[in-house]
Amino acid sequence: MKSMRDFISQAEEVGQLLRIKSEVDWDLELSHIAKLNEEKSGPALLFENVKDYDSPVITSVCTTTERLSLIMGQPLDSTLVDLYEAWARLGENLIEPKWVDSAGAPCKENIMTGDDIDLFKFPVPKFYPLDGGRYYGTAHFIISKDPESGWVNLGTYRSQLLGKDKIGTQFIKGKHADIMLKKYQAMGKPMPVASVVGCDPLLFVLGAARVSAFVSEYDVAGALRGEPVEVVKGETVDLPIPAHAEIVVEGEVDADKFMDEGPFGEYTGYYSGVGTDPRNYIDVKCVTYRSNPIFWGTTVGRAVTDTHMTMALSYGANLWQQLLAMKIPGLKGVYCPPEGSGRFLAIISMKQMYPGHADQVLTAAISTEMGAYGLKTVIVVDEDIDPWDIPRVMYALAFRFQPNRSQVIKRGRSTPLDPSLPINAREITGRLLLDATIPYDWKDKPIPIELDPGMVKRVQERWEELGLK
Ligand SMILES: Cc1cc2nc3c(=O)[nH]c(=O)nc-3n(C[C@H](O)[C@H](O)[C@H](O)COP(=O)(O)O)c2cc1C
Ligand SMILES: [Mn+2]
Repeated sequence: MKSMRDFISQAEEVGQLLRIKSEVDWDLELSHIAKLNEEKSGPALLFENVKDYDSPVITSVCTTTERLSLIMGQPLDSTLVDLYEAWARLGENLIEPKWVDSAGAPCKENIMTGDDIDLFKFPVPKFYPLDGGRYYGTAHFIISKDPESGWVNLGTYRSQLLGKDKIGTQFIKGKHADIMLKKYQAMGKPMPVASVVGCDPLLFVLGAARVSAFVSEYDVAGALRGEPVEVVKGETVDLPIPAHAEIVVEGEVDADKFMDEGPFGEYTGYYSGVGTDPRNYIDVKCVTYRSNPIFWGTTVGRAVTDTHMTMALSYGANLWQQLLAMKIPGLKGVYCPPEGSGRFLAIISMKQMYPGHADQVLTAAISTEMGAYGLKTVIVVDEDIDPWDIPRVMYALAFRFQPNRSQVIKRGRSTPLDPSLPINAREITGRLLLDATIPYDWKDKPIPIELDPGMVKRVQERWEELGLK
């Protein structure tokens, strides 16, 4: 899978895509159809007739585990936990992108520069009534390069449509584009960037993934695909651009220039601030796009919809990868529920092998790079429970967890988006560690009730005779 068009044909083949031919308004209607469709785990939606526009919009690409499996090239009946395993296994062998010839690259089919640039030519949706405007960049990512090391970063940071050649940015402190922007600022230069909308969906999954600093998301995409991403040079920026991208916005961000941006309904189901804030923006110098470009958007807002599934995949996979790298014995699996956007909650299943083992795993989870930022509740269960099997996790919380013994509260770094904290005090969060295992060091463990195997066999043989189904 190299492009959004490849995804569309493969998704269509397996009945995971619906073309909507009736006219739909980009102003709230399109996003509301997508959101309600996603709440029912519906298909990916290709809106072919968007009011005022000739080109289509796609949404709901990442909403279900089946489609995430398709994107990762894994069996369609994989669970998220299976996808984490595959990610951890494949993700180690980084493959750098491959430069291909610009001439003939699909993303260069049309080029707008200077006064011709007009981002209103694309069917940019408005998502929610209280949003500050239309959001050009939701299922997009911004490419930037570290001026010191040359490390190329792909990061999904929302972009509001602020003018015909201006889109907003919001690089939260410490995010990779923020780190890079501060270096350009110190050099007295604007940061060259490119925003990509519509591409191999795996690239967007990685744009939204918390890949470690100094590692290029391009190389991880290559690792997961088992082949390099094909890239071309930008027209005005010295950055690698996916050759098969639908729409590429090239421009620069000046750390000392601001425009009013926001608010925007976040994946927490709430607005992150109270109104509009001054933020840096991309001053657009060039736009390249495929003919009949496919504009891609993702619905944020209340869980569980498209963004939450995207995050549950990459955040869970990274947590699993980082736990494995700690070489703790006995780890069986981790699950980061989409209900918590893959980042606020984690459940870990393990085989206890020594006293204190469960405590070790709990503190390890919040000490990983992934868990140290935002993860609030970690539950550890014994190996007989699959971490994704929420009814069984509830069972462990009911019958194995003991509040007098097995809970610890720690402190750590919060995300500014966590609505459980006051809007102006979101730097530090509590972290709750719940040990829902049977204590390893108990000599007298509770005796489980087993069925008699011989009797089970006999009863199964009589099942139909007894009139049971
Ligand atoms: C739809 C969507 C919108 C996002 N918007 C932002 C944003 O505006 N600012 C931000 O810092 N992170 C945002 N994120 C989270 C980042 O994509 C994520 O933290 C990622 O790790 C950033 O890339 P980096 O690790 O290379 O900095 C968003 C994620 C998604 C899925
Ligand atoms: Mn990064």
